[in-house]
Amino acid sequence: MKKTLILLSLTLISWGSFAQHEHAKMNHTENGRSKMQSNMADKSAVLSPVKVERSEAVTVIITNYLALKDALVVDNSGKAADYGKLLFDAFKKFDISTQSKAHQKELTDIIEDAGEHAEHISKNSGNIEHQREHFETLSTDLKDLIVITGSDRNLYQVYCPMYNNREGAAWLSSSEVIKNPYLGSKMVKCGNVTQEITVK
Ligand SMILES: [Cu+2]
Repeated sequence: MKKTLILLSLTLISWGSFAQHEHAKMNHTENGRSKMQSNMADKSAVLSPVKVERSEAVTVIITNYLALKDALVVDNSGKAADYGKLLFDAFKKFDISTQSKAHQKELTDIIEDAGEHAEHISKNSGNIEHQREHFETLSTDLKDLIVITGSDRNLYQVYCPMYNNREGAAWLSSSEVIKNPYLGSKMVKCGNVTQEITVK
């Protein structure tokens, strides 16, 4: 019993400092849900393909995410903000009640977090580095979302080992051709496909 308590408090202490660190880094995003998930895995590992259901439920979300990604690739902060707004609206309109009951709680969390990131991107025209910080967690959210809801198209998860002082970051693309949204024109070809997401 005592041992359990000590372990528990140790866990709480490390959780606390971790959360604080994340908060400092993201500056003004309280919900670090996906950030923590992505930090636990080896982000550079090549994963076996994942098959998802065919679904139109997230078509508008995926379309605007990809347009946002393309704006970041060409270092266009203003366009990224515009698509961030459209994406924010798409998350708000997403009807969770059409999804299976078992997933609704998790979907609510993902949508809420992703919506915040999209909103920050929409409000930070002119600050592309800050938009890119939010885009990283947004990308993790979108992948988590698609694995549950399904997708209307095949996607690739691409990983850039250079971004953020070699912390690395992933994004989703509809093509295997590497166009890096984190480094933009500085190093547009940096990255490799780490997972294929294929529609059944
Ligand atoms: Cu922000």
